[in-house]
Amino acid sequence: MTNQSPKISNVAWYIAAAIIIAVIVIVSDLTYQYALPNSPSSPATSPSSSGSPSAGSVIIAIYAGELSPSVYGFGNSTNSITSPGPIYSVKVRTTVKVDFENDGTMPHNWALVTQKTSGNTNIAFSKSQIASAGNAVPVYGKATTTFVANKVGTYYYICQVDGHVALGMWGYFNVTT
Ligand SMILES: [Cu+2]
Repeated sequence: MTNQSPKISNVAWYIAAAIIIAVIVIVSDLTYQYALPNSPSSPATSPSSSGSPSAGSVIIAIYAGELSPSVYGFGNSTNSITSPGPIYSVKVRTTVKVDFENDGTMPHNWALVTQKTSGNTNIAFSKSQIASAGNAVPVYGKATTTFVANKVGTYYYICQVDGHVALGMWGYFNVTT
């Protein structure tokens, strides 16, 4: 009897320890999942979340340039230029200030338009345009505009210089409810 009871006690301790460890593992796993509900599936659709989803005002810094002789684009920084450019999204009635800089090797401009076609001049909102195809921003030039995104829709920002849309100088600009 005196020999048996410590053995039973040891077995009981092992079982108890195993149950405790299992509970800790399950609880910590659940805590991790609830603490990070979106972590396993959030692929970045945009290089940056420049556009705040709240009405009010936002400042967008956008850089134009060329990635190769046949690939041009826009970016949130001079080192993050992509073709097409990043996707922006703002809430309707947001006041948007665009600070544009041409870091390319040729003149470019910026215009928020309703169709993604070469040289399109259907400006989406009053003043949603910086320079123009015929009078574009020179190399290393900076320019700015401020407009109100006052209608919900899917728009495009483009460089209006002839042929530059086809080379990738465009991006989506969403105005949401
Ligand atoms: Cu251009």
